[in-house]
Amino acid sequence: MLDKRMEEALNKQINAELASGYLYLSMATYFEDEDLPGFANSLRVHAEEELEHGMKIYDYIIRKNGSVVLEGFETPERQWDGIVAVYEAILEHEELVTSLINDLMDLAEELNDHATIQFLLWFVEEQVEEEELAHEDLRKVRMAVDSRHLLYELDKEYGSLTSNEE
Ligand code: OFO
Repeated sequence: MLDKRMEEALNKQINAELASGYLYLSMATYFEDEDLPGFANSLRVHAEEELEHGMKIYDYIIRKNGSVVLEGFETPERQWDGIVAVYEAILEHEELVTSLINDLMDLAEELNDHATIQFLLWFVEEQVEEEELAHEDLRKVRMAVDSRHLLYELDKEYGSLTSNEE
């Protein structure tokens, strides 16, 4: 049995995860226009992973006999001031998601909801990984942005990414 406050907060997190995916998909379309298909691929993969995160929470709510209630989300940004700006936005966004996961954990602790605390631990670790990757990508694009050769190599690297590598 899930406390109503916890159920509501988890539903909001489904929305936040799917909205993250929508934002990353929008970033993919930006890179399609910039003729960087590898970058677009890595953002598509990232968008798919956000859907998986949302579905993990969906499944957990159902297992706890709760109700999933989906919400809409805002139109994502479509233009950025260059490649570095996109990766700065990703890092900023992942830091925001980390704070949302921390808020969920605080609520689960306040409610003494041990099952949800256990469930959320996966997301705590995932956010460490997400921020680490975002830092690494930002470092790479900052180094590559002024060299067509390095940018080409990075686009090739990102073009070969598949799920679980991003
Ligand atoms: Fe779901 O980890 Fe990114 O946002």
